[in-house]
Amino acid sequence: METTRRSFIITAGLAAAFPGLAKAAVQATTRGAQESLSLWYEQAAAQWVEALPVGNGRLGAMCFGRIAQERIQLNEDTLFAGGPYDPNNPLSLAALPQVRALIDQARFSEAAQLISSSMMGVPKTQMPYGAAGDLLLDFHGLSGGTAYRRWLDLDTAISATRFSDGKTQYKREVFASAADQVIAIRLSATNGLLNFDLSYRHPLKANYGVTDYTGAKATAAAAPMPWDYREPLRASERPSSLSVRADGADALLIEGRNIDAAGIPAALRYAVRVQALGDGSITPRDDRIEVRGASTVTLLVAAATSYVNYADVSGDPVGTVRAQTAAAAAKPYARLRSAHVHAHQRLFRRLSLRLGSGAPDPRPTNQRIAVAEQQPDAGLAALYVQYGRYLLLSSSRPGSQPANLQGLWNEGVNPPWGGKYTININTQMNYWPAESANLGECVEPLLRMVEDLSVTGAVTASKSYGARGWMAHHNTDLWRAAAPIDGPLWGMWPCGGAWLCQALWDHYDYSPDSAYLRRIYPLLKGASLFFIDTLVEDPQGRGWVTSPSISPENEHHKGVATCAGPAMDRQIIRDLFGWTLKAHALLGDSDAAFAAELEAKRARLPPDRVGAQGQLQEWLEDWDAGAPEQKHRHVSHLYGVYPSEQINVRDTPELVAAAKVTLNTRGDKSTGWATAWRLALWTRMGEGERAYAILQGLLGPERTYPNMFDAHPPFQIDGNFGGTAAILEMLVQSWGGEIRLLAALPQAWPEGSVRGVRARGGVELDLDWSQGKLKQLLLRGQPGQKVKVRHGEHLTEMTLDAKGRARMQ
Ligand code: FUC
Repeated sequence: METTRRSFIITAGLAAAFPGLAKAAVQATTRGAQESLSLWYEQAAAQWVEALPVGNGRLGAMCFGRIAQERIQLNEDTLFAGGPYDPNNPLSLAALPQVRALIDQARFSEAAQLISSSMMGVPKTQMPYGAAGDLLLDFHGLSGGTAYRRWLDLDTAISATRFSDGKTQYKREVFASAADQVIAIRLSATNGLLNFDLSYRHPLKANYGVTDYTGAKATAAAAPMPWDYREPLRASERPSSLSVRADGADALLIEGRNIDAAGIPAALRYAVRVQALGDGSITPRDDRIEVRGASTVTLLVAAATSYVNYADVSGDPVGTVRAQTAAAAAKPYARLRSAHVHAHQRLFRRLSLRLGSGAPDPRPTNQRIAVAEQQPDAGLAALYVQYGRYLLLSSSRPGSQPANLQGLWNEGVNPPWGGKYTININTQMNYWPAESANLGECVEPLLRMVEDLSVTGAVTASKSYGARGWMAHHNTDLWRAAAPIDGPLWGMWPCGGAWLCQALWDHYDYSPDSAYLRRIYPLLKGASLFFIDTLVEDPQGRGWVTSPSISPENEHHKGVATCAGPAMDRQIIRDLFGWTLKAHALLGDSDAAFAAELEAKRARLPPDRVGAQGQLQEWLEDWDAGAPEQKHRHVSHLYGVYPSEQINVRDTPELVAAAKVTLNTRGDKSTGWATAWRLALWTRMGEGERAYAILQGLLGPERTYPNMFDAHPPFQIDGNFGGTAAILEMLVQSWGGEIRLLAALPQAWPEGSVRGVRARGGVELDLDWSQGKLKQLLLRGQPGQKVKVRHGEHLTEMTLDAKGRARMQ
């Protein structure tokens, strides 16, 4: 660990508040938290969801570890379909008053029809994410091997494969360097030589026949996967726009175009350059590189597109990939590797976690996942957290695009739901662990996306609503489209942008910094202005409501979701106005009229309601019991419980009771992300055993693929991130001005420790527990800072010393 453990003081009164602590405070800090930090396997990946991901935020690869034909599947995070476009429907503004009037008259189906004909974006879908193709390495004379193993070491962010053919030992390692902006592939042979051809394969359409994306019944194991390639792949199939040729004495240059979609023309060019270095002979021949008689070869892979920003596609991908590979080729492999490891560990090593004994598990990762639902495996839960952190670091780094529905990793040009940004839960969930898991930097790409949306979404606000400020509906893409898509049941929801602001606010709240606050304030203010202008009076006098809206994707009557003022909207807007008011005060904004209006509107947002079944009402009307999908995956109205804190066990116990009624009706099993949300909700409400039962379902083979990617199914990365945040939340919670320790610790984890988890107010914690009881706590923060800590019934205020530390034992 790079973190030096510092000295600390004992805060008066704590020993009394936490009986038993002092006795148990042994050498836990020096022993440190341990976990096994590798995913490992005894066979090559037979399908994409067995391959191992590497990524530097922008550039990604899936490593298959195939013996005779290695497959490295590439992604570049701006390689989306289409080009800059304006999706705003010119009929929208004129239709708005009539839509609202129909909703006021409870003529919801007619309102939905009018939305469908006049308000949806043009086109009605957004641009899908793509893939940058495969590197295929065909090895001569290799067909099988012994002593096979492949792994992904989360601590170094290197994926590796080793095997022997009886005489020669082969090793390959792959990493995506944030420091040098290339993927490096190192191949070596001991007691023998490498002979292979390297070629490039264009991504084919991945249409995997999974039609019921939302069905909770389909299992990860059962879903048909036509990406299940066991045969050698042919590099010959390629579109006419693709060129693959030698580029200099030792490199291959691939140039291609993105695809068009839904009538939006393809506007991006992309390039991939592979430079081969090593001993033996390296000869580019037409569309391949031949490597003969080498003992060590390094392949440096760069990829780029002509994307500059959502409105500018004038970049020079060929120039970029030439410069990046040339710069990397000038450095010895050992330096590339150490720069990569350093850039990764600087962030990754900030948090460590041990659940249970921390002893390494002798089974390969896929075997542990296969039985995780039946057999307790505390180490697997800890690995899931570190894998979630690894995935966030690998798919969302300063300068990259935000993590999309698949993070960064995608096989074909037709991913599920377009592999874009669904912002009615999925993108938000991707960032749930960012702050607590000590990876606040990973939010930067999301901040820049919101900055873009504050421009494109201002056009949508003004053209479609006649409103100031900015907004986004339930999806966006590389081009920052903000109009509603898909249909009224999915798209006609005005709070996507407002909810994204939560990640921006949380970043401030976890790491207070006034320069950062000044940067996000215009975004908060703009998001708030949109609602100031568009909230309407509920005709029954219940207050200010959104109209038209939906409670995301849930029908209140058969076939119709259109409504006014669903609970989630009221909760999100209450938070948004609250963050904006806090920022307004902290920054001393002189616009007093704006703050007064926010206060007034916030006070008249209808409060949460408890319905006839004792449930938390999803809508303003008590429709819940009659809604067609009682087990719906979305639990939008529980936003107030988690990720918000409006509904909580301390201040609103009656609403918590109602939330539990709702969750019991919805059931514990759902899609990957929806399972992770249920886990986070029970955790936040302090129900550790229930949370643990749900977690076992999440870790098992129905919701976790062999490579530990989350299964919606199919693969969607949000469950990995939601699960990561929820597991940490079982140990440390930060809400309501307090830090709660072990608030949902299950009996299955009597021992453990965590180092480097973060809490609101810029506090960092180390924590040890044993026999289910807190043993030791260390806090780091600002000198003199006061921190309220709750453990069980005890609430204590700790004051950090002159070095900004405090200890409890
Ligand atoms: C929302 C969810 C689906 C899926 C999609 C990407 O529409 O309802 O389950 O996760 O986003």
